[in-house]
Amino acid sequence: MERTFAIIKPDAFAAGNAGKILARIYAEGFKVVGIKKLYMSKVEAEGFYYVHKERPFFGELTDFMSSCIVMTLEAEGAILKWRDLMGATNPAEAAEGTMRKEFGTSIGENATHGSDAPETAAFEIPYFFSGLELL
Ligand code: 3AN
Repeated sequence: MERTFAIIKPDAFAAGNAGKILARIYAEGFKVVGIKKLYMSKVEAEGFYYVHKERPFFGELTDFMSSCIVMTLEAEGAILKWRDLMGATNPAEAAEGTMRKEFGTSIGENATHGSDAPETAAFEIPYFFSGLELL
């Protein structure tokens, strides 16, 4: 079993799509090991997305990441499985039936986040969850 880190981003949360996204997560067979709603501060968002700090969209991205639902998901091959269910970064290029195609509106406001590799998940999960929250 593998764990990955997922976010329902502020655009999808504000639009009332969190329930539909969670329903798909369960329907696809993930176990939701940890889940919470939080308001990400600018500083927290900058720490989370530090790998993108030189990118031109860093300011926009870290302003945008406010009210979110953060999750730790578990499944066989959870990292790739959730990346596949999310779809391409740009909703316009995402496949039919993916979360970003259904709920994303732009490359910045693309409904969901997911770890892209085991080492990313190993950083992102404990960034938001303590061990006790994942029992
Ligand atoms: P992914 O989330 O698919 O792994 P990354 O890691 O390339 O994509 O980008 C991280 C986040 O930065 C994306 N989820 C998206 O919200 C935002 N982002 C990426 N490219 C752009 C862009 N050109 N303009 C605005 N935001 C972007």
